Amino acid sequence: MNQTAPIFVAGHRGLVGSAILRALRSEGFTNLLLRTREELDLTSQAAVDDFFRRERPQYVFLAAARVGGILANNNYPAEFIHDNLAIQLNVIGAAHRHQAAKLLFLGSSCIYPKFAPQPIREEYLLTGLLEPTNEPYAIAKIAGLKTIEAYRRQYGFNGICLMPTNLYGPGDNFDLNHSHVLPALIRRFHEAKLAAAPSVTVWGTGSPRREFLHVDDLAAASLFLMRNYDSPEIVNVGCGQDVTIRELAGMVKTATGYLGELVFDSSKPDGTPRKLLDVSRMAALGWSPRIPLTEGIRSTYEWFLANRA
Ligand code: GFB
Repeated sequence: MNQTAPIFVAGHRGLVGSAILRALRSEGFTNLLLRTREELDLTSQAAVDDFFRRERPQYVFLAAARVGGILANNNYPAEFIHDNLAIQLNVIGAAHRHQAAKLLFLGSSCIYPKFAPQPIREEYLLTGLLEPTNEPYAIAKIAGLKTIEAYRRQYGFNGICLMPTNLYGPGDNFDLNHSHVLPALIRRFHEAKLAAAPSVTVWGTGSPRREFLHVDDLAAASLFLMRNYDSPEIVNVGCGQDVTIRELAGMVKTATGYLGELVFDSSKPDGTPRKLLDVSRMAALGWSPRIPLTEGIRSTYEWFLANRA
């Protein structure tokens, strides 16, 4: 990637897009094409096509998506499938029509079967049933991978696909109901500390295992693949280690300095029992993450205190 090449970061105000933008800026890329949702509706094919015709981005980071935690996925299945399909089709189609040199698509670890063997290798895709709480989102993301695969096969389109594990970090959504577990727990423990509440409620049984990657590591992986990878195979990006939700809650409790008890609400869904990615393909390419989970939780809590608390 040339430092002055026009680069479109779709979704640059989201958790992932804003991290990719920080990484690009810190590495001296100067020609960054950015549009807010108000300026460019990515679910509108005409608007997206018009944008690509005028701006001719050479590199595209497709980090725009409708995302949310287990409850948001469960409550808004129509928006999760519709908006993600629309965004993907519009951006991938326009990138092809207007001859972008390369596009990086962000998938998700929930594309893999609910009961996939662990750790999950890339080739387990489409070998079993999906986790029902996020099936519409996962189907949309699988359609995205397959759209890129089809454009590559038919037109030689250079699209690459990265499957991130559960992400967290600065700029996350800290909504108590619709966010992912890590930001929700940061906020809940913080507010419980301020209120000197005797206990904090954690959804589910606490036994599901999840792998967490700091979004700045994901951004570094995205730039690494944009520079060094041109193959059709999807690539998992994670840290290769997971924790139970109970262990995670303990870590957030320590980071926030909360002193009360944990209570588990098993009326809330657990979701998939485990989704630990096999990251050997990425390791063989020469990339590994840098930010340990304890350090990442600490710095994300600091960001929360400075920006959202
Ligand atoms: O992060 P999360 O919503 O997403 O939930 P998934 C992870 C686990 O944390 C589940 C538990 O077992 C939740 O029950 N949990 C405990 C909580 N307390 C909380 C809380 O306060 N908020 C939330 N949200 N969870 C998502 C998918 O699955 O993962 C998306 O729905 C996406 O499609 C994303 O793929 C990465 O890991 O279960």
